[in-house]
This record gives sequence, C-alpha cells and structure tokens, in this order.
Amino acid sequence: MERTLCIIKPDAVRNKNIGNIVAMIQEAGFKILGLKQITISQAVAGEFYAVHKERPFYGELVSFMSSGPIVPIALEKANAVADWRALIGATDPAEAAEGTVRKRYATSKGENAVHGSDSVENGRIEVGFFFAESELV
Ligand code: FUP
Repeated sequence: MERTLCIIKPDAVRNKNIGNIVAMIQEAGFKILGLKQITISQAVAGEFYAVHKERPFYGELVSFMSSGPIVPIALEKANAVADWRALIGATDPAEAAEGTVRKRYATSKGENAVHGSDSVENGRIEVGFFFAESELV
C-alpha cells in the first residue's frame, strides 16, 4: 500500500471546506490513516517547503502556510500518490480540470487549497513530517 500526504491549507480551512475536501478523499477510496488540525510556525513551514527555498515565491508560501490552521491528512491506497495528485488538479486553479479539488476550492496559484506529495518516497517522508507512526491507524 502506498502513502501520500494531503494538507488542507489555510485558505480552504478559512473558507470552511474541510468537510467538502474530506468527502472527496473518502469518495475516491482513500483510507485516512491520520488527520489533525494544527497551526505551524514559519520555521516549520520553511522546513516542510525547504525544496523551494531558492524560488521567488518561498517567502509568501511560508507566510501563507503559517497564517492559520491547516489539516494534514495521511492517506493510504494503491497508487495513492498519483491518484491524489490527479484528484487535486494543477497547481494553478485556472489550469485545474473540472471536478478537481483545486478547481472547486482553490483561490489562486499561491493559495491553492491542498497539498499532495509528488513521489512515493516523498509521500512516506511527508507523512512522517506530520505524524508519528503511533498516530496512524
Ligand atoms: P504542487 O506540487 O502542485 O503543490 O506545486 P509545487 O510543488 O510546484 O509548489 C508548491 C507550492 O508552492 C504550491 F502549492 C503553491 C506555491 N507556488 C506558488 O506560490 N507559486 C508558484 O509559481 C508555484 C508554486
């Protein structure tokens, strides 16, 4: 079984879309291994997105991700990484396909409602970033 990390980002939490996004996850057949609501510091957000450190949008991304509560969700399913990315849609909601999470709920390319791991290896690493193994059922 493959694992991937979803994060419901601060914009989607503020817009009261936690329930809508969890419903999409469950209707698509993912098993929820862990789910919590937390607020992260700029330092933690910066660590999570360290791969983007040199990108021009890094500062805004880190500020945004620490601007309010987020909901990390550990997901499991066969082909979880690719299937969750397909359900999320393109980074920019203007380019996201009909029926995707970002098409429905994202505000902009920067405030785009959800995160999804980009590889099987990162899926494992990112689930471990937010959850101890003992928190996963
Ligand atoms: P994605 O995998 O679709 O979440 O996109 P990336 O890993 O390329 O980017 C991570 C996050 O950085 C995005 F969710 C939002 C932010 N970002 C911007 O703000 N501007 C950009 O041009 C690209 C990404």
